[in-house]
Amino acid sequence: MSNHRIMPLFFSMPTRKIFLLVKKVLVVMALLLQVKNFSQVKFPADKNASNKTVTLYRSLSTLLNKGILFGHEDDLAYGMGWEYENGRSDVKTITGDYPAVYGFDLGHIELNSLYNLDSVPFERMKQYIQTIYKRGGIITISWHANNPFNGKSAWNIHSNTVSSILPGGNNHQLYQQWLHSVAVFFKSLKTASSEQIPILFRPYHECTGNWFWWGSMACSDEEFKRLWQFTFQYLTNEEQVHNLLWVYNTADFNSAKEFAQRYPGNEYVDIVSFDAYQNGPPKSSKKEFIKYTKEKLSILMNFAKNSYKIPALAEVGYERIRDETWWTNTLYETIKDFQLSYILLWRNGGLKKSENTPWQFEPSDSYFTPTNANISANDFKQFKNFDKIIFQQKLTLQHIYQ
Ligand code: BMA
Repeated sequence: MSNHRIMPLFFSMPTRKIFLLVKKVLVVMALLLQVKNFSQVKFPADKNASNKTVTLYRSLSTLLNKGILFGHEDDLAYGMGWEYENGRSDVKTITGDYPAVYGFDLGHIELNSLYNLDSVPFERMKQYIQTIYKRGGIITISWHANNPFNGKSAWNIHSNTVSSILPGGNNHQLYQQWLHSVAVFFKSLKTASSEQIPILFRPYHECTGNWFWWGSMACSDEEFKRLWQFTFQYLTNEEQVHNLLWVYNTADFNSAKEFAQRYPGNEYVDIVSFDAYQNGPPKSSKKEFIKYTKEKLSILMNFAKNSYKIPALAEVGYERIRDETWWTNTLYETIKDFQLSYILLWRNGGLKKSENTPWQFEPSDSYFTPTNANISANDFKQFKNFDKIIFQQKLTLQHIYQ
């Protein structure tokens, strides 16, 4: 149809019809825009992410409308007074169910060690990861890498470290070797049908804190961003690791600006998160923890919404849980109004060498989920039963990898 015929038709329309036509056009435009946002939300930062990884990413987005996943570090490997017992989990002992998210750490894989920094054999870790995948659970991995500048621990701070491993630095080649070891591990995580198992990778965590060699005391914001970008590019392009969703993670922050200070950019991140711990005597520290964590969660939610990322509380806890109703009155109270993907409690210290008799082991006194001896055990069961809280059984029903 030529313009000559449309224009007179348009002018001959009654105002109401014109209004409806304009409205229709606007609705279609809004829908198109939404589709654009939708596609931004639904595809991970790694443009060559494997099908299973994309599927997990989409499932995580959908799950935001269903509830908050509960996670625990090293849950299957050890707990209070035990280690490496098939099927055992401190979370399951108390609540009857496994967590939905399982954390592990790659620290010391860079040394080609057989065990991670907390003595978990990497071969066992692989088996746990396969078991978790089979039951429809989610795996997240952090990396307490040693300081590549001097071989000391992740907590050793040296202002030359990051610059020395970036391109052009003296330790750049060494860093590439380290990333190769990381890549070999990720690529070896296979399903029964030989597909790679998707992992939420949280390297260089708590990046606004001042205690790691990649932290605020040791390198500038720009150096940190370059470290992240290089790591992302090297693992995806050089090593062809395509089973990762990338988790940006800070420690404390006081403003949106501080949260974003070390953010490497939307093209390098899938999940945005921070860590928050309650410290101090139960009564006095409770109010503060709730108030400040809620404030930070609001900032996180805004950031996630504006950048189309998935928000999570990647570590949370109150060591030794010295409060009978911590789970329902503090933790749940803090998170319940936020559309968070997951929360993860840190490890239950397992066994440690006895101080007086170092050839014997005794239960560690550091733990973040209760045993029956802890005063919050009953409350933990209550917490598990909230509609909004998702442990393994509920998650399995969601078929997140299909
Ligand atoms: C820290 C502590 C350490 C541990 C490290 C890595 O928070 O629990 O004992 O080695 O995490 O898991």
